[in-house]
Amino acid sequence: MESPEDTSLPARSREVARILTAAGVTGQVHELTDSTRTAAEAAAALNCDVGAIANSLVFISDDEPVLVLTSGRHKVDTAALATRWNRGPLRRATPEQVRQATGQAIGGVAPVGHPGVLPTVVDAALTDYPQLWAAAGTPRTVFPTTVDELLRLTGGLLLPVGP
Ligand code: 5CA
Repeated sequence: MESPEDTSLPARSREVARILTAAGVTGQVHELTDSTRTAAEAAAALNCDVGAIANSLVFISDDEPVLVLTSGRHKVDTAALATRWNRGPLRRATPEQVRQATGQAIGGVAPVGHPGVLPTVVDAALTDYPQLWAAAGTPRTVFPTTVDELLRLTGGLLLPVGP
């Protein structure tokens, strides 16, 4: 367990931990020795169902970055989601666009800790799992969370995103 002040955490994860604590989230940021860069790696490292990993995926839609917190068990059906969300087409962000929108690198993008507010959808499939894990700013840090917390932290909209 790490506390938000723990200087052993990478700076980007300390910022995420600070935001979580300020929002009253009790789950702590964990730094693992194994990579948690992908949902499969995170699920293996945490010994949990891959569906309980909440991937923070950045897309560009209507010329702005948006965030789709997606269960690791499936891909985003971008066409269906754009319609449901009442937005223009969703294109996957480039690594540079991800960095610019989040201040974080691919494989470590967290639901929070970004330089600006990103319009956000939370995958309804995540409601199948009482405990979720999300990245905390780097490819080795994660924190435990729930759908309700993710909705509250991001001001997001709960929608089906899968096929
Ligand atoms: N740390 C885990 C969750 S605990 C994580 O970040 N998973 S992830 O799925 O959100 O991060 C990997 C994702 O980064 C992939 O699903 C993919 O959507 C995205 N990604 C990987 N490579 C690229 C790339 N070259 N350009 C844009 N996105 C990419």
